Amino acid sequence: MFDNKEQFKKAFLSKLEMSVGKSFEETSPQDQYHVLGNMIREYISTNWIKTNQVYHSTEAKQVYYLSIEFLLGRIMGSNILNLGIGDVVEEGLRDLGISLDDLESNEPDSALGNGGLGRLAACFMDSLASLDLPGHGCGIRYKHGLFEQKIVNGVQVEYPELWLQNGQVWEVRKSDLSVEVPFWGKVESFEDEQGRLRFRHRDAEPIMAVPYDIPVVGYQTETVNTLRLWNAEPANVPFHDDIMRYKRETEMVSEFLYPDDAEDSGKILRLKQQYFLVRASLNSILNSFRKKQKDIRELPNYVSIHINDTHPVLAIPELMRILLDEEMLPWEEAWDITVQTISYTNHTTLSEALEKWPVRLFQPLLPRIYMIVEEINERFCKELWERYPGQWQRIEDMAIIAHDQVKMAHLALVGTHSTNGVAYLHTEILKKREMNNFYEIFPERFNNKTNGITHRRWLMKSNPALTGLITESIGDKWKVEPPLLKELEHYKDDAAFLEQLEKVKHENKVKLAERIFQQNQIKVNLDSIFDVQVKRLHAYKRQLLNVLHIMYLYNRMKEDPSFRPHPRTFIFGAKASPGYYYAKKIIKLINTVAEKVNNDKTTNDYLKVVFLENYRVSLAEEIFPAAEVSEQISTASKEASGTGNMKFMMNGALTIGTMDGANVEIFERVGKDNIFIFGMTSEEVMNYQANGGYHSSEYYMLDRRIHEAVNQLVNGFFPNTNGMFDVIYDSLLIENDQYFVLRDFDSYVKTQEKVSNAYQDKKGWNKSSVVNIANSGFFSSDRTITEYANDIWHVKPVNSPIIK
Ligand code: 26M
Repeated sequence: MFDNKEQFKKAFLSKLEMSVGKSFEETSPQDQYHVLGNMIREYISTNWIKTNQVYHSTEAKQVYYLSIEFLLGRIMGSNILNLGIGDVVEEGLRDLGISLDDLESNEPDSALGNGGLGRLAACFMDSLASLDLPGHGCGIRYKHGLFEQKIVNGVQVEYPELWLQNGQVWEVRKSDLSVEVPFWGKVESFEDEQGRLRFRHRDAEPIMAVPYDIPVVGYQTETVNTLRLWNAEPANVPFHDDIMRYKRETEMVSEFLYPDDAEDSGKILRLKQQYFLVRASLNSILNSFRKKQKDIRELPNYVSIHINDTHPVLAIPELMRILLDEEMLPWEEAWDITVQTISYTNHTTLSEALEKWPVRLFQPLLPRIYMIVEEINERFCKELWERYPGQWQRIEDMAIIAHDQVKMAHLALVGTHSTNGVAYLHTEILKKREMNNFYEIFPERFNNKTNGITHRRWLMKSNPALTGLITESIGDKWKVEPPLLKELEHYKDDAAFLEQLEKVKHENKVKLAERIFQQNQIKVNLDSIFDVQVKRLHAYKRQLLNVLHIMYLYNRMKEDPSFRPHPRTFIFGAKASPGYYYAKKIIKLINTVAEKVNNDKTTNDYLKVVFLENYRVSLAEEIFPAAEVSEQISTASKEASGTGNMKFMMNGALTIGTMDGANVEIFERVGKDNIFIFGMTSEEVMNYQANGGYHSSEYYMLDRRIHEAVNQLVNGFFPNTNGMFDVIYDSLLIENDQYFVLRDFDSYVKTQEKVSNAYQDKKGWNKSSVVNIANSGFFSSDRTITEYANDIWHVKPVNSPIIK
């Protein structure tokens, strides 16, 4: 079907006519997308079946990655790339007058995630398959992914996302593998024939979990792994007093992805989602295991279960329930198996983001699971008491249940054999500070796994021009061994290469400029520096620092006509949680500043501000290749890792950033001359109290650049914004600027001046760009996944010969 162009065209045309019943000329791009998608899925299915057969029969250990989020983006382009059928498809379609790029753009993003955590899970799936590792994803098939964002009068407006509306090409429903998940009801104890104390869950309300499988195609290999997403449907209940209510409440469970918010609403529903994912996934994992192995005590040698943050942490009491109630193992043995089987990744140190569930919600919803959590807690507290007699405070701080709350991170730390952070600095902070209590007891459990990104999507797929240039220079082995990108460093003084690199970046800038014009009707200067901050909107990520710097540049240009920096285009993309009031105000502020500076003829040759609405994976793929400056300006110690920083680097942008998260490791790899570091260190941030405290008002009073910009938030400088930015003003001055925006302002301005100066030497800039690309191989998620596989999961590749 995909062996040569003519064969492909013939198959495509005949399928098109057969499946939509129109002549080729009458078919829509949507029709064409669906037909091509179905052809590719059919093509994949042989290897998918084969891979599954191998996994069913092999003794090799399997890993299951449980995640409440998988932020896949579009699937078709990635499959075409990994299958190596790009040329045939592209040329075949071209003969028919169809552009593959246009056709791919008919696919809605699979946006079953908020940001970094969900996108990491998606990159991991790609790496697992590409490395021939037996890795399975387990998630929820939300009917609505992350909301669509529209900007109306500068304000974020949310619309429901509808990725399933036109039918999903990539998923396969497997009704026969459905699993019942019980909620509510009560637990009864009884004595069995052998006189053992047993438990049974009575009067529960069941929900049916129906799996939808998505194939995950590895790069140039026969391995096709599976991402299994569970859909919530009414179970076959014999009678229900209010069947409509039951149906509605059931379907709610896989209706919406929860936006990362601090709001209280929907707590029960979210806990239901978590148990739904865990119960269905563990049931299906254990079913596969039992088909191969009769002795349950062998579980840790056959199965590894990974929990992505604490959202699936109920896997711990759920596995205990299976081992105790179904397998009838004694507690100690069940506990050993559980701890040996499960591992956990922590993604944040922000205490407000650590999950806690009120007992009054938890206990009635999951009565048997709660009993088990209680016993885990009691046994753990007893051990603590033996180790730290009399230290009540310490024990209270470390307990899994305290103050009528279940602390999910504590459960994860106690119930798994491995806890990892997502960048070196983050792991150190966990060990030395946030989780130091637990580190003292379980030092061998803590380890670091610096995040990574799939270079296939984020370089080979999204930046074909750069991919071509790299391959012309160093060959194509780097595609399967990204550290070989290092060889590019030989070209950093090669004038011809640097010129080519500049040309590639320019072409990518042209494309992004077209997108900007199309979406925002803003004409940007192609010789301006494309300076980009794209990520979720959060106070700690400090989009505000970026904005205050823009306001300062504008003010200074207005005041001093001789001050004209190198032209810059500041590009933003960010979604704010619907309930996060402050974040929404920052979006409004960015758009307000954009309106002002873009329309000022005296300055707008030098300064443009662009807010691209609805930032998502597919838009990101257009942005990174065109970026020149990467803004990674979080308050040091607050960003666990970041992964956008790696995508920019891999596409040749230079970072301006704090010594936070993985920026630290980027700095170590490119060296101080090829990155722009500023601001407080994490140590300074964490010790600021000991170092005399911080008084933001002093910075406001003493620095007139700050004074002016901060006043402009509230003094009518922006027309018709009366009172609108008071919360931002207050966060800086009344709440003492928790994220040290004003404290880092001067350092940021000076470093931005260095950026401007460096850009004047275009050759030197390009040279730094090469050094960034050349050292980005370490940040391939293939390296990350290899480390997880070797150090935590102990899984090995299941070999399959390369297709071609
Ligand atoms: C919490 C409560 C209710 C609803 C949702 C949430 C929630 C969902 C997602 C909280 C946090 C969530 O994600 C956190 C996250 O994305 N963390 C990021 O993980 C990346 C991958 O490791 C890191 O690179 C980022 O630094 C980190 O912020």
